[in-house]
Parts: sequence; C-alpha cells; structure tokens
Amino acid sequence: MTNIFARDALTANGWRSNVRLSIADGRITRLADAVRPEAGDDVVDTLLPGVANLHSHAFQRGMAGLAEVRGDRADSFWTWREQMYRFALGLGPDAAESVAAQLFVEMLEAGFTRVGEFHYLHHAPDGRPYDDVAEMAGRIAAAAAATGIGLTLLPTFYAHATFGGADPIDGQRRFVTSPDGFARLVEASRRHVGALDGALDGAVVGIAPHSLRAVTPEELALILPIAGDGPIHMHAAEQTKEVDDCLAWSGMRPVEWLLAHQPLDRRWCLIHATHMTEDETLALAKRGAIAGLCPITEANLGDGIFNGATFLGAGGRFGIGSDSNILIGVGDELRQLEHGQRLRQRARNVLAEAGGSTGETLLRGAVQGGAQALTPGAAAGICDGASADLVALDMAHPAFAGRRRSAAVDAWIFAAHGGVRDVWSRGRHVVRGGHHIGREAIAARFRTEMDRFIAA
Ligand code: NGQ
Ligand code: ZN
Repeated sequence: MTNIFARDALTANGWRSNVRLSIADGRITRLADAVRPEAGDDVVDTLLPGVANLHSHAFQRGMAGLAEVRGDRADSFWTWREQMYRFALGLGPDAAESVAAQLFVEMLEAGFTRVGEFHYLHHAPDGRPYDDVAEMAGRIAAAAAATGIGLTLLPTFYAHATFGGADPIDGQRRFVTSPDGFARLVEASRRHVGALDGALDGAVVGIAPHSLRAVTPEELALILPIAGDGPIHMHAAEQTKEVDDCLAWSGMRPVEWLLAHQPLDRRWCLIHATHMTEDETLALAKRGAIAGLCPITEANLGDGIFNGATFLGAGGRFGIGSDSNILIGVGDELRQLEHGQRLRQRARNVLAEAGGSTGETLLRGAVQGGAQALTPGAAAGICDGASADLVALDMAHPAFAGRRRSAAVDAWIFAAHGGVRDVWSRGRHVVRGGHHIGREAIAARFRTEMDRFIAA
C-alpha cells in the first residue's frame, strides 16, 4: 500500500488541493482532498495523470538521428523508409530488446506511463518465423516488464507493398504473415504477455492492420475478429502519395474508404490521419475513433499538419504517440502539435477552449484519448478505481518559478526541457528524482548492443 500526498493534483474532475491518494494493487483505491499528509506518505507538489503513448515502433529508437544526412536524391518519407527497412533487417532479438528497454526508460522519465507498441518486426532476418513465432513480441513484453511501463501490444498484420494486394518487397520480409499465421502470432503474443502477468498487470493485446497499403479489404475482414474486444489501430493518410495511390486504387481517399467500410467507433485508432478533407475530418470526429497524432515524427518525416482546429472543434478525440521515436517527450509532442497549428493558422492558442490553458487542454485530451486507444473501458486520469499512473513535476525547476496548476502545465509543455521528478506506473514508483530506477544498467546494455550492431 502506497499513499501519495500532493499539494495540487489535476484529477479527472479538475484541480484539487491537498490531495491524498491511496494505492493498492496498482489502482487508486481512495482519493481525498482538503486533507493533511500522514506519516509515510510520498509527498509531492504538482501531480498529473500519466500519459499513454499510443503509437510506437520501438526498434526505430535504435536509428534515431541516423537518417538526418541528405542523400543524392530528394529525401522524403519514402527514402527514410528505405533506410529504416535496412536498419530493421539486421536487428536481432537481444538488440531489439535492449533498444525497447532503453526507449521505455526514456518514455517513463518523460511522463509516459503506458506504450502502445505497434509491432511488426516479427520474423528472423532471413524472413523465416522464429521457432517461437512471437519471439520478438516476447522481447517487447520483457522490456516493458523490466522497466515497469504499462503495455498495450498491437501485433501488426502486414502483407503487401502497396494498394491492391501487390507482393511485398524483400525489405518487408520480417513483417509478412498470412491471416492464419497472424492468428497464431496474436495467440502466442497473448501467451507471452500472460506469462509476465505479475510484472505486466493491466497489459492489453489488440491488433494493428498496418495500413490500407499493406492489407487488402478481404484480409482486413479476416483479421478483425482476432482483436476480440481489444483495440484496433491502423495507419491512415500520413503522406499525400498514399492518398493519391488510394484514390487510384479505389476512387476514395484512405479515411473516406475506412469511413465507408468500417465503423471507426471508439475501438478504433487511426494513426496520423494527416490528410483529410473537411468532410472526412468532421465524420471521423463524429464516429468517436481516436486520431493518433505523432507530431514530432510527422514533422521529422515531412508528413504534413493535421487539421486540429476543425477536428477538436467538432468534438474529435485525439491521443499522442512517438511513432519513430526520434525524440521522446510528452511536452515536446504536445508543443509540436500546438505549434504546428499556429504555423498553419498564423494564430496563437489554437487548440484551447476560450479562457482555457492550452497546455492543460492538450494534456487532458491526450490522457483521455490515450486511455480510450490503449485501455478501452478503463477509467482515465486521476480518479477512484483508475490505474495509478502518475507524474509529479519537479517544481524546483526554474521553469516553474511562481507557477502553479495550469500555469505549471503550460510551463512544462511550452517552456521547459524535462520537468518530471517522479513517475508511478500502475502504482510502481519507477522514476525518482528524474531518473528511472534501472536507468544505468539498461543504458549500459543498450550501448553495448548498439556499438556491436552499428560496427557490424
Ligand atoms: C512504420 N512508419 O510502420 O514504421 C511506417 C513505415 C511502412 C510510418 N508510417 C513502414 N511513419 O509504411 O511500411
Ligand atoms: Zn507508425
């Protein structure tokens, strides 16, 4: 049993002062406010809900910063993807696990308490399944268990190079399964996650049909039932070329096609949804699916800017993900999201409600949307019965001088690097004084694996 006392806490019902949380079995069992701390309490200043990072390809953290050299052709998302495939082809299970563990430490230190791992690096480098078909998924689960981050594993179905069922290219050989093979893979992934039940309590397994590029409508129909009641995540409309190719294939744009053929209800999360018409934007907002925005990656890959003002204005729900994992930060993602809107509209405070703090609006939105996308049906934020996923700001940081409550959140997002002091994931106190408790050993192992891999 842990008890946390906070001077200010952003609860699911707004800011409260002198809050005392009782935590048992990873959940908040009691929330009282206007009380005093008791002996043995962990006392913090400003307590925020942890954020779910709804979209990650963990292995890509291993190539962060290695694709920033201009090539001899015009560089684009598509040339980056060739480099990424080359990196992916050589990464074995031990190296992949060390990258994932390092990444999850960085996520926790940033205030992400759960990760949605959109996992498609399934097979051995030669393209053959490992003896254990979910070997690589098992490594993701092991990294999550070792670091204490909450896990929503989204095994990915990937079968084609582009629209219309084209054969996959050789660089995609580690990703490809048949629908039957995918069913076995999901089953085996569930077993891995279940075997780590003590360390991975609250883990969720959903599915991720990769994109309309990589999955035919017939395959989509076959694999959706495998999700059970887990979440369904899919990339859509990230690049304009993808929109053009989809139009050429079907006469419809990717989100338009999905709106016409799938419910896109609260179980769904569309990753990126960058290029939508006004009609698509309004329709998606109305259906209740999450727009899984990955602002730093979308900027880094030159994808484009999501129409946030229209989508949020229509009641659309969003969450944030770090996708390529080029840089890990809760504040950084939310700042990039809002700054993109400002550059697009040449205006300020675009995504806030009138009179509301932009940072707080974005943080609350990302907490709610992230929970819907990764832990369907569970309570989100700081409230009775919710998972104890909590972040305490480092109020001694100069960025917070004289700031409290929403002003502290705005300072965290817009005016600081770092700023997190403590993090609890499912009640486990894994970040203390800004450092993850396993940071040194995990970073040492990551360095060894990367030195070996890059030299090879
Ligand atoms: C991914 N990344 O799944 O990692 C993709 C590239 C693909 C982004 N879309 C791979 N940002 O599209 O086949
Ligand atoms: Zn992605």
